Amino acid sequence: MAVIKKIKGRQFFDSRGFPTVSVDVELSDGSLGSSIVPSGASTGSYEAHELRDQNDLYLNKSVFNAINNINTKISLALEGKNSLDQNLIDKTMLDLDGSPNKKNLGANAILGVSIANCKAAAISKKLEIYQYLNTSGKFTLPFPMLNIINGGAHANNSLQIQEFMIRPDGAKSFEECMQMSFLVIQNLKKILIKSNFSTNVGDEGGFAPSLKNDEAALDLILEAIEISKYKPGIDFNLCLDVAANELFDGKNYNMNIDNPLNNDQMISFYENLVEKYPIKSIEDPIFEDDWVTWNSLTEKIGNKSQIVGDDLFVTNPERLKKGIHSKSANAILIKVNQIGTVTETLKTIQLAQENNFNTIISHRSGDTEDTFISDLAVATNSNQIKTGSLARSERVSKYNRLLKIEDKEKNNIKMSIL
Ligand code: 2PG
Ligand code: MG
Repeated sequence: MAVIKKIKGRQFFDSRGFPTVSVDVELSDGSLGSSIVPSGASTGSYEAHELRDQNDLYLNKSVFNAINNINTKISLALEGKNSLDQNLIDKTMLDLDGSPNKKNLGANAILGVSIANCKAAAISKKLEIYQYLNTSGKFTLPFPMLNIINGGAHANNSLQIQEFMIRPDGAKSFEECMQMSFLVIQNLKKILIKSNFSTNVGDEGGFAPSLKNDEAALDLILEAIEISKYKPGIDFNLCLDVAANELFDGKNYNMNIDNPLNNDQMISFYENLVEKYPIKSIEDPIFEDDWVTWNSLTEKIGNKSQIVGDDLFVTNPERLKKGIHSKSANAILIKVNQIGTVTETLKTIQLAQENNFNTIISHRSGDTEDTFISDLAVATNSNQIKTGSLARSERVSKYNRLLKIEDKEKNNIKMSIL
């Protein structure tokens, strides 16, 4: 048995330069696991609570209270406990916190410890993290959804839709996924330069040009796919994250300044969009509390496109159950910090897969060099991962980790089925 010997939390910084939680968990056999917690910008209201301090020096962003909780209360409760029992580790923290949304200890404190413990346990067992989390030995690689044009809350530009992604559905291996996407991204850059648009990138590494409107972004991406000699709809499909919470004013959706759309108009807007473009995935098309319109949309276009709940489900099994029951979507985005422990994340993924929902493992817009989510995608045989474009090391590191896993597993691993 490997027991927890020492837990040490520290304040680090994420990719936006905001403070975040980092944790080292050391075991009695010397194994050491470390984590750095990600953080969102377009957050759902039902996410677990991210604990931040009132502190002028860090503009109320510091996480010293969360760190203090790790180094005192959590350490005291977990030291001497069996690290290999992830359930026990996570449950002990949940009980210690005692609130429904982890507001007392902070979901950022709890998640940091949960992931660092999981990594330490894997090291202790001399296993890769994906092997430790799935002992069946049956693994698949996820298709990447690369966010190559950034808008909404992730970029300071004219685009309302937050993420314009490509998914290389024609690829036969993860390496080929990246090679194909590389070409499209480089060709997109050339087109932007030629048309005098900025090639600066947004928070997730995608370009952030100020284009005329959202459709112009889709047209540019199609052009880049074609110039790269790939076929839209076959080699590549398009995926969107509308992040509709950000566009909803309580009544209408501000899809552009002089065009507010009501619920019915939003449904028609998406019906047209999936007719016109090879869009195979739409995330958060509707506000997080409007289960009814989510259901109508899924009924109308769910057979043509994946309808993905992010802010709707917040990786929470209870919200997912409601969504399964009310047929509000057919896929779920999985973000570890929305729920706050490894155990609960695995439980949500399992529930989704048992009910034939696609699972898409996701980064946050404020992310870090921690590549845990790549292992999580492989361990859970999730068929998709979204972790930004091929730029910014906190994004690229996740893709590099998947390349490494593919290489290590060689003939033992295939791409998932979409
Ligand atoms: C999203 C995410 C990640 P954020 O909305 O899906 O792309 O963004 O982390 O800002 O919530
Ligand atoms: Mg989203």
